[in-house]
Amino acid sequence: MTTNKSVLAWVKEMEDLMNPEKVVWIDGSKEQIEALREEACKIGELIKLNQEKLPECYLHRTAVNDVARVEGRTFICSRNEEDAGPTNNWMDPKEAYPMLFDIARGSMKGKTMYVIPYSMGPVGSPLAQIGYEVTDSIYVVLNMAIMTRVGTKVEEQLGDNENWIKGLHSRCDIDEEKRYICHFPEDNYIISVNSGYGGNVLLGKKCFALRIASYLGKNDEWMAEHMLILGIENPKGEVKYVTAAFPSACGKTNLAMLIPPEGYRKDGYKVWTVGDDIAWMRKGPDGRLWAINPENGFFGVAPGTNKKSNPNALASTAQGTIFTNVVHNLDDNTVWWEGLDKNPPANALNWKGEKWNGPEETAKGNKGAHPNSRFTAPAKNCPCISPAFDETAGVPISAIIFGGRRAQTTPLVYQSRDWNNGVFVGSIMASETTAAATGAVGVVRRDPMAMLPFCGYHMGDYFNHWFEMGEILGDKAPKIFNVNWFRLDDNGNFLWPGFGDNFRVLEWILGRCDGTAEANETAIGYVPNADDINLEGLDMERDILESILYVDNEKWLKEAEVIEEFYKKFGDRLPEKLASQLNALKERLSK
Ligand code: GTP
Ligand code: SPV
Ligand code: MN
Repeated sequence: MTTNKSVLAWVKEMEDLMNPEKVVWIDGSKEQIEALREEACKIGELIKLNQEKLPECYLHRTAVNDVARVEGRTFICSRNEEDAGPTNNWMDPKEAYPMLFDIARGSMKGKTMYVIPYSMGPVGSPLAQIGYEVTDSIYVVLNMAIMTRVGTKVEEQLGDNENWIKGLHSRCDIDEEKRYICHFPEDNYIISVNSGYGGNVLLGKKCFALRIASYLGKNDEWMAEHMLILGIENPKGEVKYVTAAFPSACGKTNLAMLIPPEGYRKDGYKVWTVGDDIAWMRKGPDGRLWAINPENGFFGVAPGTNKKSNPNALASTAQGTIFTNVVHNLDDNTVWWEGLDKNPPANALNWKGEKWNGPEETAKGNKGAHPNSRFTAPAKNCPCISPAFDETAGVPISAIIFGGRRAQTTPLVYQSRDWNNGVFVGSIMASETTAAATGAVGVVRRDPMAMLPFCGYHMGDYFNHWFEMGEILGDKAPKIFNVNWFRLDDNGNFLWPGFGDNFRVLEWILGRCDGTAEANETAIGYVPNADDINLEGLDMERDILESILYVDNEKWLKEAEVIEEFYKKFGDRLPEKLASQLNALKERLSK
């Protein structure tokens, strides 16, 4: 346990507020984790799975009303309303603190309060940050122990420093009406009540590593982004790193763990995973942009993950993994989800814990796993985890890729004209919504830089910060691209094979970075000609590729109108540079 006075004082405050029966400090030792797993099984929070097939793996079910992030109940509590901006819910801290403390008051009576010291980023990295989360949930403790670096080594690193992030989590009654996920960026404080679902309660993840960290980064010349980080090794053994921002459930984990097509593998190409969800980036001593993954595990979408689509993700879940809201196969005490294989178990329980006969229910169209069911897997399990994963300096970034789910309009890939145009490209991102957040699925919404639900301050200022970073990085700035793996034909089928074949697009992107790949200049940016994408070994007709590379100026003019409408939201905090980028685009489109 620490002797840090600021930590001890706050933990005492939390104890006095929530009145737990006892307080347990997490030291991160194997013994403590094992004891907590046993305790969680005893009280029914976890189910121990078949330890021969899935060693150290467990199953958890959340309450049925608590299965995804709740954006409508997520607040940025800055002192001035204006600083939260038009895309965030805002609450006055003067009202929020007392209200939240009232909800939390006495909520841990008869329970244990766990105190988790954790580091986002490799312990001791100049890009890392430390937080404390108090929680009444063993599930949260065990997930945090996978997703972040926890325990004594973190406390030693912090020492007497007062610079750390406070996180209060209490499940209270899992009451939807009193569920709040509140962020106080000016106070380094996060409060989450009445939820037990990952994205709402693993406070190191979206709450700290994106909402609070984006605010810290704005004030200190760094960036916290909703981005995967991957390394691409060529046959000469040289590795180049890229980051990619896609909205929730739009393919970050899949791209981060991609396996190149056979021909490339034979030639000696490899992909290395550094991160699958969040990147923290800062200018390095060499002037380039360097990135770390602040996380230590993967909180991945289970449905659709299988031996073919993402063998590396599947392998990551083979040990020490917590599965949430998937199917429980009672025959061999393992787990199943839609898209794992074609054999749903007959003797099973669905994600709600109800009797579920897989073949019969599947025939009726009844799913067994929740569409946002997840696995929490240690990063070190991943067969392609990057040797640079624990590197305190991070990795240098050559390209930044934006992308989303767009059935139409947006081509497979294009390159922005320069950094500022790239910021524009990120700002106009849009995507069809998914099950990762509560609400309607499949509706196109604007999601700039995939940060709409995660930016901890005014998004107009956030765009400005991107422009500032461009000035700081100058000609060493990464090149910026946009991709869309999700174009559909008239029958709703994907036109691009995606997954491993996305490597073909990555190859073009890296080719553009080192000046070896050709492109065609269009109104929206540089687009490859069909010949510039290698289709070898792929059964794809050239005219289909041409159709998803085609830039339809008519459609884009309509898109520009929607963007103009969207931009109005930001009022006079919309950077002038974005308004002029939009005008320049419209001019190019009308030519
Ligand atoms: P979060 O963890 O919510 O941030 O999600 P994510 O961005 O990591 O998404 P993930 O990789 O888990 O993919 C989500 C869904 O997109 C899965 O159902 C995948 O099968 C699907 N998907 C991923 N990549 C591709 C692709 O290249 N093409 C197609 N058609 N689908 C894809
Ligand atoms: C996302 O929704 O972008 C996720 C899952 O990565 S959650 O942790 O719930 O935010
Ligand atoms: Mn995510």
